[in-house]
Amino acid sequence: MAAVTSAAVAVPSFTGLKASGSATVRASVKVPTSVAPKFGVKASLKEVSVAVVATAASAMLASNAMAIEVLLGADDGSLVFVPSAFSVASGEKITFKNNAGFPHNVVFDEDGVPTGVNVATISMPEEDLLNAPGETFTVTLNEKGEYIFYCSPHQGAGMVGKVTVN
Ligand SMILES: [Cu+2]
Repeated sequence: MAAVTSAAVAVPSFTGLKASGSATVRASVKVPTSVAPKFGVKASLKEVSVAVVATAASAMLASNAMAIEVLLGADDGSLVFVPSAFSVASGEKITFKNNAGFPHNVVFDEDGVPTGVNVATISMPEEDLLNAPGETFTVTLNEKGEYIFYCSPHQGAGMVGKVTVN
């Protein structure tokens, strides 16, 4: 009885996620059709719950809960932050990720941060650069207000951004 109940709960959420989640697609491929029915059901339910957890976690990240990702360089190679203006909650994690046109870095403007914030504690050193694709720099800002930041190699080309901490 217990197994039937959990299957009844798990299967609808699997079906619902299938349309959007690539993780679920991979999970269903992994279960060979030749496996004995009983085992196959067990295995796929196990994989489903893993996929549901993974999807829930990435959905939380995507919907901003406690993290935001900013790309360094646009897909077309433009020297910009994507997005270049955004808001976060105090203490929210901001991850800058090398995307295109690197090397890049992330330096906060000492004249463009809330009073009392020491930019050295939140910036990459000017001479440090993210050289490889996918490299990241993560920072959390606690003081509320507006912060201007830039990429030192591309500041002159307009690679400047603004984050508002609420
Ligand atoms: Cu740059």
